[in-house]
Amino acid sequence: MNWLPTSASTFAPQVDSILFLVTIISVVSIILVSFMLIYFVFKYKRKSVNDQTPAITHDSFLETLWTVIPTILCIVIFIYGYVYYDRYTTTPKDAYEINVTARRWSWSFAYPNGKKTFNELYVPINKPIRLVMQSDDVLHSFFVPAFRVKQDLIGNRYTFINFTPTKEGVFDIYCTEYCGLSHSDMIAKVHVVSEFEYAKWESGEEAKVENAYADMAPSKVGEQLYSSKGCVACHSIDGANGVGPSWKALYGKKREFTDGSSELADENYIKNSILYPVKGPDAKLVKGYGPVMPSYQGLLSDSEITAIIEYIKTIK
Ligand code: HEC
Ligand SMILES: [Cu+2]
Repeated sequence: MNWLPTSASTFAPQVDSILFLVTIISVVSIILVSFMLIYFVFKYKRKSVNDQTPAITHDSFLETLWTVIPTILCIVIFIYGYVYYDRYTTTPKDAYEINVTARRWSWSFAYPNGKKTFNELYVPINKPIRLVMQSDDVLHSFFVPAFRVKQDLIGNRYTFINFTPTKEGVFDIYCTEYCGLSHSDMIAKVHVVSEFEYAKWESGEEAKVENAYADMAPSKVGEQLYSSKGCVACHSIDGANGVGPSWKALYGKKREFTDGSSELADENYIKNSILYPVKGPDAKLVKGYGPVMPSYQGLLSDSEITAIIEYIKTIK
């Protein structure tokens, strides 16, 4: 039986072993204490009104025992924890650095060669990775259960995570700091791939990803991007108002802006809304909404934007 998530980094077995140790100590202690408690209740039950409690002041042997054993256990746990924490917070040599930016309610990743991804982190297997993380707005927390790593992201300050993935596959990334309305949509994936595949991906020949879409209708691709790129956090497709306007029947509709002007929602309008969501006091904001939509410049390719537009057209 598997009690814990997949173990996919060098830390995972270490964290699991100390968790196991602490669990065993706790379980043994609770059984011991509970058993003694029940046993003594019966053994020392007052049997007649004349029974007198013996005036025992202390027992040096017992007292030493129950002081020394727990102290040793605590020291062992501390040393284990300290050694692992030290490894966890030490920057590995030749670490591959990836910049992580969290914002309500998505993750973006920037790689050393200028590549950027959105809600999808790509890392090579068996290579020390260092994430340099920051938040654009409120507190977030980066958590990959399979790697057993978690760290808060804080505005105006960098925080870090180091890990070495040991298993190929796709694992979940969660935000574990409540960060507002769509916090629960702030999920992403980390793809651990072989060094060869990584080099291919890095050099832009990510044939796999593009091919997955090769014989899919653009509107279907758009539908997938709607959730994988995090639009779902702010835009509904059923007409419900969220942080952003619903996409229901958006295409061809007259949009009214806070500055009193208006525009027809055609292909160009939608593309511009995705690439240049305007900010500032004189911004052309859709009436009733705030300037919170992040720009997807560099994060969505032209063909992806086209796919999203095609998808929006299908939401009647
Ligand atoms: C953090 C919330 C948020 C996320 C995430 C977000 N948007 Fe938006 N979006 C908004 C808000 C708020 C508006 C309305 C204000 C404005 O005009 O910028 C908006 C407006 C739009 C519009 C114009 C809609 C209209 O009714 O006129 C389009 C198109 C759009 N977003 C597309 C996208 C796409 C595509 C994604 C995902 C790749 C996305 N948005 C992700 C908040 C968000
Ligand atoms: Cu968050």
